[in-house]
Amino acid sequence: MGDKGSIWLPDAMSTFANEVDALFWFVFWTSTVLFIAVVAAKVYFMLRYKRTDETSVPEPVHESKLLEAAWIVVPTILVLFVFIWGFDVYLKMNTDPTDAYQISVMGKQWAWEFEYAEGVTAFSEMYVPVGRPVKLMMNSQDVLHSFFIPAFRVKMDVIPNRYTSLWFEATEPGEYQIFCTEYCGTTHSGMLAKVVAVSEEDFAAWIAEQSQDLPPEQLGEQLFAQCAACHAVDGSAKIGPALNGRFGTDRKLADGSTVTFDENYIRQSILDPASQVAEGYQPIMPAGYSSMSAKQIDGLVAYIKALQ
Ligand code: HEC
Ligand SMILES: [Cu+2]
Repeated sequence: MGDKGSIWLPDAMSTFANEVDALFWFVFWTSTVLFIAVVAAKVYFMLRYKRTDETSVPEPVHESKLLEAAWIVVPTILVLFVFIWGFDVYLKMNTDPTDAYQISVMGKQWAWEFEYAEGVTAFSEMYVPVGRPVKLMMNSQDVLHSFFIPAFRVKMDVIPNRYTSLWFEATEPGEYQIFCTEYCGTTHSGMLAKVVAVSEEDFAAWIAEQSQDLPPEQLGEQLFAQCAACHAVDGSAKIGPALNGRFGTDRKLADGSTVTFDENYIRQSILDPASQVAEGYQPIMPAGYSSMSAKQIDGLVAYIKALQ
């Protein structure tokens, strides 16, 4: 029941994680006690009232008003108790503090994108300040996803064409796993990211560092986190071809023609993937990257070009 992880539950690292756990344990233990009591009574009655003689007829049973009242009143109180307790925790989790720091989250096949008010965009790592409420405004670019941080006990569906939100306050610095927890296609299980909870000062420093203009190759490397579910950079084919060691080589296309894997091919592949489909692959690269800025495309081209 402590705030450290156990075989049952992961570490409890947000302000309301312990309340969620307390409610969970209460329901768990009352259910366990009731289950044992019911089974024990059943076994006892089976043995106690076992028919021993073929001709015996049981005595007629007379109701006990007190017993009946008890099994109506006690469970009702128990259930209402759990309801009121649960509703209280639910309200807390669903009423975001007005001073919460807001981060926009975009779910896409198969990556999480985090956008900060300061104009910073991040993939695969979501930096948050410890001890300050953080609100996530979430949206999906394609299909249904669900955003889950077990250590914070928060989970919310992420839906196209509509915002959903959740909030939390991290209690201690650390790295906590983010999962997509709604099946969203082939690489659903690879749709991972980390929460990196840091002190206010470290958070401000991180924002400042990210806001600086990165050299193109570094910017490209950062952006590439959203491509990594489909493209390896170690030569192995995933959903899409590996992108390392390709620059300057010939690329056979599905329509039988051959093009050179150069800057323009990379650019075209990102902006309009269906226009030139690599041989042996399905044309399933998302079209959504056409909204990338010229600078971002430059960065990705520089990064892919440099991949050995
Ligand atoms: C959902 C999976 C998926 C994601 C995400 C994805 N791609 Fe692709 N990509 C593919 C597939 C499949 C192909 C091969 C078919 C085609 O050419 O359209 C491909 C082809 C390419 C090619 C041509 C490669 C070659 O060998 O001909 C490039 C370059 C490329 N993608 C870059 C990117 C970049 C950069 C991103 C991230 C901004 C990205 N892709 C995100 C699936 C994906
Ligand atoms: Cu998903």
